[in-house]
Amino acid sequence: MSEHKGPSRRMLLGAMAAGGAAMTTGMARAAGDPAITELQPWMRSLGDGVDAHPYGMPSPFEAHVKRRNVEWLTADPVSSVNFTPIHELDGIITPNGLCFERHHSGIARVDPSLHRLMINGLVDREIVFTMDDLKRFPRYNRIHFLECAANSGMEWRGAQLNGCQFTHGMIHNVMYTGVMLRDVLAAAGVKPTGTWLLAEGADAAAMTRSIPMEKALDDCMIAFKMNGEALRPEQGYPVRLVVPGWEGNMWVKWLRRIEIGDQPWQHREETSKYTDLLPDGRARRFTYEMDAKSVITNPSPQAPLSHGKGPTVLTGIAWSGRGTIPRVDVTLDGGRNWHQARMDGPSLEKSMHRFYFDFDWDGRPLLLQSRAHDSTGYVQPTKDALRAIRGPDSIYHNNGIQTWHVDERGEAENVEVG
Ligand SMILES: Nc1nc2c(c(=O)[nH]1)N[C@H]1C(S)=C(S)[C@@H](COP(=O)(O)O)O[C@H]1N2
Ligand SMILES: [Mo]
Repeated sequence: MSEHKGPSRRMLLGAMAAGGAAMTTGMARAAGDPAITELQPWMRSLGDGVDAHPYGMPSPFEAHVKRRNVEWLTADPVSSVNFTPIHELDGIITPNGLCFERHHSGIARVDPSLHRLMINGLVDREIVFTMDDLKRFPRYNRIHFLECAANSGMEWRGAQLNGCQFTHGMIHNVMYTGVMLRDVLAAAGVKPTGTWLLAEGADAAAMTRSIPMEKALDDCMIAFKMNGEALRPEQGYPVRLVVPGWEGNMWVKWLRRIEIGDQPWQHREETSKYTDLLPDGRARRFTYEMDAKSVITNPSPQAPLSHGKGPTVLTGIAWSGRGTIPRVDVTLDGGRNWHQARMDGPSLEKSMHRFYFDFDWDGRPLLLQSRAHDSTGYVQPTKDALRAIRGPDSIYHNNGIQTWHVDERGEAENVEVG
């Protein structure tokens, strides 16, 4: 192999001289690197042919990039949740196989040819649609985040889980293809007294949630595709409700029935669950909209800074159930100095946004936080500010500012600053 060494090395040194100062460290390390000078196994033989994987899978080297659960959190995997590995992703789209799952009675295995959607209640005509019928309404494409109201719920009383996958991973952001709920409702003809909807799922839980009519007529969708392909069984195949900006529980999967009524149904998921118990014994209810929130995904406990001091890319995600995120601030010192992050990628209503902060790390410990501003002017609060209003007993709707402590080695840890 030695005959390869000379030329490769000369080429690299030439490139180094031409390159900017910022890249000097990387180029110097490359000189004499056997990864360049030695012929690697994948160059010595032919690779798999085109049909080796009729449905493509990620590289085996990415096997660690997966949904994970927290076993002690729930008693049984059929009524449980796992988490999106947001520290391994970039941009704004969550790949289908990595979207977190939340099921109350496991994943319904629905045969689309036997699936029906019924519209009943206060309508002129009760109608039952097949999947083929639904696909004859005008079709739309929208990118929206879905956040479970319990996302960050385990952090209410203090820093607990070491990784943004677990503290913030009950979120995904997907492009949905489907039909507008208002078009489907118009086919049934909603009576003037019809002011509420009950959406019901075809899983064993028959998940049900009440939804106000204004929201249904505004931007709700009945979706059958995610990121261009059929919904995954985990996400409600063959059809789910999309309720942009509102808490994930309302996005009924395996949607089988929509009843029109004149008041909310007061079902379990809007009374005993998905409500916030306040210190005075009252509960916040029907808290549908997800408040603006952000988190730094890199560096974070599962994604330490492994490269030492020098040029560093800090990145994270931000979202709001009320609009877009025009601005995110980042602090490296626990809130003493704030810097405006660089937003990059599409800025869409009720969708995830990507931010970056490119800085020169001096190798000293960092206290990282991000703070989202949404298009209504709302600013993401501190966790202490939230606790002052809601008390210590809440679970849901924790959109407080997250802090990561990064030590001299680049290891990150979930902490809170007082
Ligand atoms: N039919 C049905 N729909 C459901 C649920 C369910 O258990 N059954 N879980 C809800 C909850 S609590 C959330 S957070 C979202 C999760 O959606 P995902 O599994 O696509 O992440 O689905 C909602 N829709
Ligand atoms: Mo949820």
